[in-house]
Amino acid sequence: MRRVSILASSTCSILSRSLAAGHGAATATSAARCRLLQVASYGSGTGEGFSHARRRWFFTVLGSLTGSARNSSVAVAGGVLISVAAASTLSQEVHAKEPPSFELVPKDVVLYQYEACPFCNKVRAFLDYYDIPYRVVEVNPLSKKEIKWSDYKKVPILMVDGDQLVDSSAIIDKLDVKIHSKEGVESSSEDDEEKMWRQWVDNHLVHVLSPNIYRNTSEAIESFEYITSNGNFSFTERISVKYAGAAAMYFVSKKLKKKYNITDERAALYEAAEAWVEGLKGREFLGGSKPNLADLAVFGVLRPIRYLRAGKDMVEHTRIGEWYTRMETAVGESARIRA
Ligand SMILES: N[C@@H](CCC(=O)N[C@@H](CS)C(=O)NCC(=O)O)C(=O)O
Repeated sequence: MRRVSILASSTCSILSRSLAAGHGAATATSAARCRLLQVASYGSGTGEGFSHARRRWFFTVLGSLTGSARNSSVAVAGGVLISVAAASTLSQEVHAKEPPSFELVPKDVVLYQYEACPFCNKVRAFLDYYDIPYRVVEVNPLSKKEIKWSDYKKVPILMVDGDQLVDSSAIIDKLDVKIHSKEGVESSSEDDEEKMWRQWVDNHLVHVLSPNIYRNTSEAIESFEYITSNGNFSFTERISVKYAGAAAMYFVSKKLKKKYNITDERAALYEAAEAWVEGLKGREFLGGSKPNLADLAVFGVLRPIRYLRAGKDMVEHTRIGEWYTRMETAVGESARIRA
């Protein structure tokens, strides 16, 4: 199954008002109602298992211990013999992803998230690409009890070796510095183009998503199917939220269209996808032969919708599919640790 999720924070407040007007579950608090905006769809969740992430990490470390995995035909460690073929596959993965040095990788990473939140998905794309093992705490959007301890009331929140990081772009900036620099040395490698596209994701792309995934009743229900089956809801919440949320978001998406001057939501989505492809200027990735932070941001927010109706239409009607497939391959399997 493919996992899909979407949520625009601005949409949250509108949804709150909409539900307060009588569409929502009676017990939902205002903040909780924001969460109903989440939309996501799961795709095949294979490969997100603890064992796989750990195994890849082991291989990565092994590669660095043996100097260059690319040149190693055979490596032996801990009584494990790796064949020439396996080492070759491993070296490609390691070199394609440029994993950070082992000593720079945080040891204990916990993501407080909504599975369907695009900002959370941006952070996950970064962690997955760099093979940084992380645990997930799914926050209940109604009670938010899992983040009661924090003054920050949104997600994502990322705990990195005991430090709290908030705001998706700031989280990614800080992690990027941490895993690519020695202590105290700031990374200044981000160019204007990369910065511009990352801002485009936060200021434009995310706003196009909600009107598309809640475009009509069947798409709104499709989205809430995912949210309610994968989010952290109690049984009763699940029942009450599914159809109320879908109905509310259908109307909210119409308001969002107005707010962001969108007349045809699909056209806006296709236009955004084409703008991104144009921006690539024929390169494999915006980062050239490897994804940069803008590639990861675009991929992160699109991943939740890719296998919803809207995402399928987008791939069918624009040229973004090839880049998206390259990104799926480059990011690879999730580094998420499942208990
Ligand atoms: N600028 C923030 C936006 C985060 C955000 O708006 N998150 C939403 C979920 S997608 C949220 O937590 N809204 C408050 C709520 O659900 O109560 C970021 O990039 O992390």
